[in-house]
Amino acid sequence: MKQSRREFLKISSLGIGGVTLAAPFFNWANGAIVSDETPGEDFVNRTPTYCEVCFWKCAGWVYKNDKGNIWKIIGNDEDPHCNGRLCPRGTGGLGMYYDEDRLKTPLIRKTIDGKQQFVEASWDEALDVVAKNLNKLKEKYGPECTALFTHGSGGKFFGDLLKAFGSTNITAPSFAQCRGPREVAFLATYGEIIASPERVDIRDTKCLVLIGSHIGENMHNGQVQEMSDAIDKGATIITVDPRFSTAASKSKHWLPIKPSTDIALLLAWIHEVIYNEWYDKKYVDKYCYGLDELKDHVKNFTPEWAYGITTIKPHVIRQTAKEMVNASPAVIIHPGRHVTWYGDDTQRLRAVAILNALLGSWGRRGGFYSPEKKSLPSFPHPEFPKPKKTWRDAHPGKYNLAIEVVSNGICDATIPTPDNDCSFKAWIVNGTNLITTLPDQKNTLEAIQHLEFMVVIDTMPMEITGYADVILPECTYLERYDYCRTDQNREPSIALRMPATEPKYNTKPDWWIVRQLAHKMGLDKFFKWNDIEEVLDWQLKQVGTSLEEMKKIGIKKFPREYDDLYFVEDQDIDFNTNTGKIELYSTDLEAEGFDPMPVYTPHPEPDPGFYRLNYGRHPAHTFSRTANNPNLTDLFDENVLWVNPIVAKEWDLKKGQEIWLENQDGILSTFPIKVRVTERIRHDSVYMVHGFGHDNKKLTRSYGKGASDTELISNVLVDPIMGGTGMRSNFVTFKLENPHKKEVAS
Ligand SMILES: Nc1nc2c(c(=O)[nH]1)N[C@H]1C(S)=C(S)[C@@H](COP(=O)(O)OP(=O)(O)OC[C@H]3O[C@@H](n4cnc5c(=O)[nH]c(N)nc54)[C@H](O)[C@@H]3O)O[C@H]1N2
Ligand SMILES: Nc1nc2c(c(=O)[nH]1)N[C@H]1C(S)=C(S)[C@@H](COP(=O)(O)OP(=O)(O)OC[C@H]3O[C@@H](n4cnc5c(=O)[nH]c(N)nc54)[C@H](O)[C@@H]3O)O[C@H]1N2
Ligand code: SF4
Ligand SMILES: [Mo]
Repeated sequence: MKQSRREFLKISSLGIGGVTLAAPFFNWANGAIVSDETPGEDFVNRTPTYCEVCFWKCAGWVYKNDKGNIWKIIGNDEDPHCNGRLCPRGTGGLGMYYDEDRLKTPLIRKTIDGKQQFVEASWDEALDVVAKNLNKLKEKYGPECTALFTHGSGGKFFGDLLKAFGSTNITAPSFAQCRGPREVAFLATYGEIIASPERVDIRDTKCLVLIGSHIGENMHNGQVQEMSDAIDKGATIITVDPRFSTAASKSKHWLPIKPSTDIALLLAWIHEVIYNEWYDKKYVDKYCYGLDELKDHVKNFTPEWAYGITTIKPHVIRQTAKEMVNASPAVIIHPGRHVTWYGDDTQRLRAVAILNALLGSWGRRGGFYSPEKKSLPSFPHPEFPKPKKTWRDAHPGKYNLAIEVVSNGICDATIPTPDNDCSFKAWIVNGTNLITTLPDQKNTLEAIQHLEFMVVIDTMPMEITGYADVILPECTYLERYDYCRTDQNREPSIALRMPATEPKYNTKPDWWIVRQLAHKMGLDKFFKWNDIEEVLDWQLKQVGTSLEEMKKIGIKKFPREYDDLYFVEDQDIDFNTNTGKIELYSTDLEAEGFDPMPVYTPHPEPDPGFYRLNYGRHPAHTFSRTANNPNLTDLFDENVLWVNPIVAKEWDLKKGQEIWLENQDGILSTFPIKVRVTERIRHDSVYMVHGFGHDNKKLTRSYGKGASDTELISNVLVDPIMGGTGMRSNFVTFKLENPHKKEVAS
């Protein structure tokens, strides 16, 4: 490979060593990970935390044994996000702390004897390099040419730093690669977003419709618990998924839809509900805008029409529509979460929002409740400078309805083009493995090559770190304070995360890193505190508690400010939309030149010999971040390729056989993947769990285990409404022999 300016470095740094502690041995038993060590009679202490393995942020207690070692994490009974129970990933969060492959000390990219390598550095040295480079680029191009990519709690500190620096280009993949279309669609319809945890009242629902939302594999805790309770109470589950998911196996109706045709099914359901006059008339008359237009729009979208597109039989479409109506208003057509599929995702989610409105489920028990949160005020600081430009200037007239910064928009705007005078020069990447997170890796890597500086803050030697100029090792969530969790729920609550132990190796928390950087960058006036405890205590005292109290209880619930979990009968409501109503016909979309009501458009299908690449979650893993976790690899350590028996027969594929994949653009999987022959996937698709196929050898447990879906996702369908990246229009074929062998020989 040609040596580029930013050669990928495998962190086989000079003299990297440090103390290597072996992880304790764990078993999987009775649904919990248990250590072979028994705790002493008296625990040294238990300290509160909230989980960082995913964004449900369950609150828990970290116990140490009498030797002072972290022993186990259990859920906090008071927490409405988890009700005292953590999922397997949360219990296995210990592995993040014990993983001996962790980043251990700051590293700086240097060229020594003509060869690029990472060299160990002190914090002072590494932070000097970061501060000097960022300030130099600010001088040369303006502060707005620095962007922050972040996912996870510590990003808030870096966000403050960037704002103080003069840039608001702060982005998370959880918008444009995840839930963005859903938020924009619900905002256009109801004037409110869904947010996290989702405001779905699964606890009391009578009918839950999951459209590609694979709860059960998607382990977002409270939701899984409520769904399981709802099933016990006899709720009807309807799952629309081309794959026989865990949720499908618990469903009364499984609709194995042809991939990419969901809008047609939704329009047919809307047709049935309107033309049979099954909709909630009182609710629609009082609250909705545009029924006549919608009625006219869906006139021809009969179940027979949808059958030809979706392969779902007309009587099944009718029967399932009736099931929803019978449960109405205690029915949820779930808005999903990772909804960036085919580029028309905002419109699909609009159809979901509209169907819910017709059934009167928004604001009703068993449908969607109105969440509340307890906000904490920011620690006092002078006003942040106002940036002269933002990422939007690089995309004139586009994505006006995006309510957050579009990550791929920043990535694209980093590659200079003649008509863009706002290209990005520096990235701060905190807690997001962009190489596996953003689709179209070639584009991501090209953008990185154009950067003048990149600093990566991570806990593990993930792929993104190999491209950094400076790597800053953050300690894990078990070793640090963060801002408190204040996310919404039925009842507002605040949860504290505090260190259970000192940071291992030479690692530091984000708050400390940011505070040091602020000093070195001349931004002290925005950070008038020296220690995070000072900030947290001040914030907590503003809402009538304190750090001292929170250390003891971990989570504090507050009474709701308004008694409005659900709408009251005949309540007058002014929705936050242009018309003040729930917009079946969207005036916002119309004003932006988009279809005001959802339209079905056909999507390309695989050529003969190719299969649609479908991907999803494994219950014991989170994206790429846990693939190396010593506890979770015990449960599942490599992804496999789900192949329908008909396809397996055609190709003569056997269970466990290793094959390579090639996509429609000729991109080959780096590693082979084992075949799983199963009826649970349609014959036009194959399926794999996202987050495997790591190619950094420093990840000793996960290197080369399974294949990466991301490297095969080169065709990206960008949603014109909000910039999200549709990733499910990629097709793969099989290579039975190692296609990389030839390259080695030549
Ligand atoms: N191909 C494909 N792409 C996808 C998806 C998919 O299913 N398939 N899913 C999309 C979705 S829904 C989402 S939300 C995004 C998720 O995208 P990401 O959040 O980027 O996902 P991860 O791959 O888990 O990367 C997280 C990174 O954070 C690091 N990390 C973990 N804990 C800490 C910490 O405490 N501090 C710091 N500083 N770093 C930490 C991990 O080591 C890892 O490098 O990906 C999106 N991209
Ligand atoms: N264990 C675990 N749980 C997680 C996460 C994790 O990493 N690990 N991540 C969390 C995050 S950030 C997110 S965003 C969510 C993601 O999880 P979800 O939002 O629940 O699901 P998706 O990833 O969108 O969809 C995956 C499902 O969609 C199906 N599917 C594929 N194509 C189509 C289609 O054309 N139509 C229909 N109807 N279905 C289709 C797939 O077969 C699969 O079952 O999970 C969350 N929960
Ligand atoms: S759902 Fe699991 S991984 Fe996510 S925050 Fe809760 S315990 Fe942690
Ligand atoms: Mo996500």
